Amino acid sequence: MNMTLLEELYEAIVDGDDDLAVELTRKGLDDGIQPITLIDDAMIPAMTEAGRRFETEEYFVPELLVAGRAIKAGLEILRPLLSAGDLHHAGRVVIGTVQGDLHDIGKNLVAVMFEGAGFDVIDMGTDVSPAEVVAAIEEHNPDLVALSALLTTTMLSMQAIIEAIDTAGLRDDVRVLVGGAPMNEERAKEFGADAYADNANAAVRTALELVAAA
Ligand code: B12
Repeated sequence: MNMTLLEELYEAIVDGDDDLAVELTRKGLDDGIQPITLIDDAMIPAMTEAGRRFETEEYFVPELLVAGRAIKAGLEILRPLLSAGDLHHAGRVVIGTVQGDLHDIGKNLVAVMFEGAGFDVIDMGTDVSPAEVVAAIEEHNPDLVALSALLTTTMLSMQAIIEAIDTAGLRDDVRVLVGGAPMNEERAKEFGADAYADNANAAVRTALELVAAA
């Protein structure tokens, strides 16, 4: 069968072959494929498929982790290109996965897309406590705080973080954007966030709107 490069890259990530994912990402760029096309048409669908297989128990944690490692390896190749494209400064964002939560594939994707849109990104990592977020705002003075949660239990940490920002007297200084599988518009509002976005593209669009409106 004659597969296109995007299909091959998709397969490499689903199979968790990080060396091949890197090779195909480089080859795709050499062939003139846009970084965003590699992300939208191969990487995200591949991770979605790996997630689906996990849910249907075709995949277990090790397969999922190697798929995550493969997408990360490919994204690392694209990161400097996405950032180099836009020299304008869209604003500064601190981003992290909330306390108790170790899922970072979606958060990393959103962070890379922010960089691509010209944001200055400070990544706090995973399992971020309210105190760490408050400290990051004090240190970096961002326009935007972006929070990710993938568990119905940990999404409550979002609310705790937003309350801590408020208690520290910083709530009027930053816009708060939230996302992750268990989140939706309604919960975002209930937790006191300014906005919700359900994917990395929408995250960038919404972030730009929030910063422009501020
Ligand atoms: C990969 C994965 C893991 C990996 C994580 C590896 C890593 N480094 O991230 C591992 C194996 C470690 C893992 C562990 C666990 N997991 Co898990 N995991 C997943 C899985 C299959 C895929 C998540 C993923 O990466 N998706 C791909 C990315 C690209 O999508 P995404 O994260 O949704 O992000 C997109 C959007 O949500 C949005 N977004 C994300 N963040 C943000 C932030 C902002 C600001 C914005 C605007 C948007 C945004 O944009 C992203 C790109 O479009 C999901 C199931 C699923 N299909 O979602 C379960 C899932 C999230 N896990 C689940 C569970 C239960 C667990 C464990 C508790 C399992 C266990 N019993 O040990 C542990 C918890 C560990 C912990 N404390 O965090 C459940 C959660 C159930 C629930 N509703 O609470 C799920 C839904 C699976 C299931 N159906 O049971 N998991």
